[in-house]
Amino acid sequence: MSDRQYWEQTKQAIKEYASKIGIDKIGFASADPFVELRERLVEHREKGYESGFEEPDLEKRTQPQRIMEGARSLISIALAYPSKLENPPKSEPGAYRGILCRAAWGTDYHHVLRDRMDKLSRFIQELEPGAKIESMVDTGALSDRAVAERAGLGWVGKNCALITPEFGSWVYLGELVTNLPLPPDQPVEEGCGDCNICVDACPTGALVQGGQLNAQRCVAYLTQVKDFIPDEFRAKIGNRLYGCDTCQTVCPKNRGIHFQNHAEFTPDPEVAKPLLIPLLEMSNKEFKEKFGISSSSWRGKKPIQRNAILALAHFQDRSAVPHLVRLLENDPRPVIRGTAAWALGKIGGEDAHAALLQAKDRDDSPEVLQEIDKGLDILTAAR
Ligand code: B12
Repeated sequence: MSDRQYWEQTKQAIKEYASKIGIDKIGFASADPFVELRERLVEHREKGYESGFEEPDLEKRTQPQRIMEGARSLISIALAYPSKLENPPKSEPGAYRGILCRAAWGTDYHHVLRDRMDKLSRFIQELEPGAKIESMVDTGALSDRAVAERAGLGWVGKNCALITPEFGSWVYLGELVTNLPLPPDQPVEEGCGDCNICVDACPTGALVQGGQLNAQRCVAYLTQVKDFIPDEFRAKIGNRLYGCDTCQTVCPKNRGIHFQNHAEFTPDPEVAKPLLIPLLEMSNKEFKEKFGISSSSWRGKKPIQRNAILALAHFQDRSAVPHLVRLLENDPRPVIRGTAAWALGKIGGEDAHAALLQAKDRDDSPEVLQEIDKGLDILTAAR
């Protein structure tokens, strides 16, 4: 058997095992440096489009050899996740609900992909005891999308997402770096063509041009910051508590796509679409119990609570006023008091007005006082 045949056979064995352990898609690529991506990342940084969640070292991001000496191949994997809630609970007056993005439904995908990649690594190690393997998902240095694109899992659309022909963009990505010389797959040629629906649908105009995103404007990013959300974006958050799916839900390539291949990703509707008011005063313990399993919990409870306040303002929910007043009076966190003040201004009414006036005399945080003034201005203007 030639060397080529030997590695082709090894690759086939890896593919078969991957499918057995519930990896929906797998592809192979060379571990050559990502030259074009490097240029994109430099431009991205120069324009101030980074979110700050990316690995800062661009050499590590684009050179697999920096991650593993002697790296020869990359193995990209994808797991499909559901895009629909079965029997979604209703959001209605007095019982309004927020929503978590689909990537936060069910068990945190980092754990699930890590489990599959650990199994795959052990299998490869048994086949090839000399194999060196490093695996990563999301928090690793490499661009998961660029690896998947090179490995033929799909193409990167104008919404930045890696879109697979079978599962659309509803896939999580992870990869293995190895010193084995596995034969590469061919990239997928399909693309978005003239379609611009996602770019036009983005609530904040964050998709600057096809494939490029200004993360500082992206609602998915804004829902995760811990500080105040800048005024221009507050109304655009809607009822999103974590992440945003707009550029994916509008994508024609995602039409009708809904896979429930993994029990772990089955959403609990009460977590995916939770009632807003109970979120406002939940304890750390309650937060852990409800959201601990979800990928939305990594920033802690504060951003989700702040977003719940914005969602109540979005719904103009009068029944939320006493709860928001309590936050304004008692919450130790300025972001929560300040956002509550702004929301009270949006919702309006006598009780909201009185609470804002009282807080103006009581609060000593300059940023909260600024939000109280904003709230009073909005409320007065609406009268
Ligand atoms: C930082 C980060 C974010 C940031 C910034 C996102 C961004 N687009 O840059 C924020 C918090 C906003 C975010 C949001 C989301 N994220 Co995120 N995120 C990441 C992370 C950690 C790094 C991404 C990164 O480096 N961005 C910088 C850009 C330049 O790199 P890139 O997106 O990988 O680049 C590709 C394309 O954008 C494109 N591109 C970039 N610049 C340009 C320029 C031109 C001209 C062109 C044509 C193309 C192009 O080319 C690259 C591939 O070759 C990755 C995990 C990882 N390690 O890769 C997950 C990851 C990208 N996120 C993921 C997910 C699921 C999401 C959300 C859908 C979650 C949600 N529902 O809210 C949104 C989608 C937002 C969007 N439209 O991109 C998945 C994507 C899966 C998929 N099918 O594509 C990843 C891969 C995590 C994972 N392992 O599954 N994310």
